[in-house]
Amino acid sequence: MSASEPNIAPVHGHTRRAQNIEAQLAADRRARRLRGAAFGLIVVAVLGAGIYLAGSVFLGQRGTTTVAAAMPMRISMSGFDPQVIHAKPGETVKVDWWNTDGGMHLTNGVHTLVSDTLGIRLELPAESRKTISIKAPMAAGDYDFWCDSCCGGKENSGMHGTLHVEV
Ligand SMILES: [Cu+2]
Repeated sequence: MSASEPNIAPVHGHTRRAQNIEAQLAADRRARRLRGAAFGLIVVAVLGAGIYLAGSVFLGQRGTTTVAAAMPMRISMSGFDPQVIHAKPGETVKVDWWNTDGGMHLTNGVHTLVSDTLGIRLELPAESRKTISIKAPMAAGDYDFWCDSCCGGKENSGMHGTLHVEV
């Protein structure tokens, strides 16, 4: 006992230090895992937001749409974009029509798509989108349409669009 006693304390002390170090390392690992998980969540959130925003920009500016077979067309104070819609004679063209302007800028809160020849008068509320149908006449030609609810309406050449009907 007397011979081994001096050795016990250091061994015991060493063991406890080792246990403390082990516990400290385990705590560090847990903390790292938590930080890793939190970082992972942030990365996922940021990536998700980025993809969402990129998707919005892509959907908006590039005009790709989830509405099947509908051609995207934007209406704003700058007019119709694109300005020309193509159709075959008699074809019913679906247009994914969207309005990027706020209501306070718009007469009655809407942009319109009007044509006496085509027999249409459609309204699109501020900051909204909907799919509309335009029936092309049987005769080939360029059919004028316009927005009559803003910027001088029909008198403003910038607020016109064309339905181009061609066989
Ligand atoms: Cu308008």
